[in-house]
Amino acid sequence: MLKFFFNAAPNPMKIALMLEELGLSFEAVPVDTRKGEQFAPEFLAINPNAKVPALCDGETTVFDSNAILLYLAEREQKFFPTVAQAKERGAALSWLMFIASGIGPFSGQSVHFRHAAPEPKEYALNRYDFEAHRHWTVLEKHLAQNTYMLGEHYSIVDMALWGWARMLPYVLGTGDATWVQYPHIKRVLDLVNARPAAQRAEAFKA
Ligand SMILES: N[C@@H](CCC(=O)N[C@@H](CS)C(=O)NCC(=O)O)C(=O)O
Repeated sequence: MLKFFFNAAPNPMKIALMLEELGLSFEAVPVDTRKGEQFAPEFLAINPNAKVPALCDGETTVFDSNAILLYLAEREQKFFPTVAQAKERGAALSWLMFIASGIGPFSGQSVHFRHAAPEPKEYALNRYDFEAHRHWTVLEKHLAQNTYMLGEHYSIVDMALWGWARMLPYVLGTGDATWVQYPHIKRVLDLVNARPAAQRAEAFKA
């Protein structure tokens, strides 16, 4: 039985969506990061970086959300191009890592400096906001030309995007105007939200 360590934040939600898409049964283990449960020795043995999500699959443990998405996609042979599909796989790996290394960290720091950091924070907020917008604009331009991140095929790259896109008005502090600036992100968000698995993932979070 898979064990899924989670809270309700964007990175674990990507995995909740993937597990629902695959229809896999799993044991859900909530980790209350506000109480510091991520620093418990038992959890550090699973993820030495003390973050959720993490996944145990028998003897195998995987941490970092996009690594878990890829692990599950390869385990189930779904939602990701195969090694034989080299061109598609190259694009898929690039966008998956772009979301892991750019969208996630810059969006996360924007949230921190906008909503939590003490003053003075103007320089840091501007810096992370600028980079967050720059990364989201790269995706927006790509999605202006493509139905999904990998063209016509829904994949784990869209699931990785969905985790953060759901929160974009809050991340950027731009409210409803967010979707005027990022209409194609919104279009894909709506496409994913319409999937029963996304609705089950949101219900799971609740
Ligand atoms: N690169 C990691 C980041 C994970 C991460 O930042 N998780 C947050 C929730 S979205 C967390 O565990 N925060 C608790 C903490 O920082 O102590 C991933 O993609 O899984």
